[in-house]
Amino acid sequence: MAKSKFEYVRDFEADDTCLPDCWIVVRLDGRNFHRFSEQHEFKKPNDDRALQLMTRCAQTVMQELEDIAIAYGQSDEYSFVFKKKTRWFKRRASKFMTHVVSQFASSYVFYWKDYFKDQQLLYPPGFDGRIVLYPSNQNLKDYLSWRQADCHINNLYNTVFWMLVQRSGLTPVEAQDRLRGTLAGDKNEILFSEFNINYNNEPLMYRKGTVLIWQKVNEIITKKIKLPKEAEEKEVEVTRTKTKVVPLHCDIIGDQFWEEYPEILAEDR
Ligand code: DGT
Ligand code: MG
Ligand code: MG
Ligand code: MG
Ligand code: MG
Repeated sequence: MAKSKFEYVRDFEADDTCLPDCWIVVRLDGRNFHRFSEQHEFKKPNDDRALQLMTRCAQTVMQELEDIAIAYGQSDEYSFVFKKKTRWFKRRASKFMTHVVSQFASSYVFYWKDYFKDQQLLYPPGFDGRIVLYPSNQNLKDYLSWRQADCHINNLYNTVFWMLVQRSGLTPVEAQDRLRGTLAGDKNEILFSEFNINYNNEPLMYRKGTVLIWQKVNEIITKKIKLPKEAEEKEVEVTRTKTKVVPLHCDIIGDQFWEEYPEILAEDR
């Protein structure tokens, strides 16, 4: 087909191909979820419905898009790690980022009622996205460790903060003053001595966030089959192996996780 005289405008498109052999990480984060969580009466500091909805959306992203090896989420954010060898959309950064964020955002609205039941969605939420390339496995592990450490620091702070406000009746400003300059050990001590809470017994989902990985799971399904010599169809149970996105709430900072699931970082993927 002959080209129109307008074709030259294509040359204005910037090349945003991701470097070869690098892990491609897309992180998204809820826009102004400080307000969104207030308006939708999220439980403080952790709302199971909100966290589980985030994970449902992230599972959808992994299932719908290509080549995501692992995802990690906490609070109003999720990170998606594409395999270093992926050829999806010729490794164009804008394609990765926009597909991840739009699929996530539409899923958030689509699945909202499954988690929030009678709590109406009051306005359309938005998410920002960014893309970062990590050249080595160590860089990638350190990135994920950074996000999980952030989860821990924020959750410990928020857990004590809301105890001081909700149980001890401090104002938010008083609670903030009380916690200024305290170390992790001090916060653990306040929780234990004043509220009889052992932080280590708080739910893993709050303390560790959520890791999503692909796992083979056996499913038993019933199939209708027709045997040649019998007139009627018969129902039989068959076991099928499927690869599913599975949520874990475990430590990913230490080596144990990576030793247990070596296929995540395997070179040929
Ligand atoms: P941004 O990301 O710059 O547009 O602004 P925000 O407000 O989203 O700030 P960000 O992402 O640093 O902090 C996340 C906010 O979301 C924070 O205000 C707490 C809120 N949030 C996230 N998960 C929960 C939850 O489970 N319960 C409650 N109450 N709030 C949550
Ligand atoms: Mg932010
Ligand atoms: Mg946010
Ligand atoms: Mg955030
Ligand atoms: Mg198109």
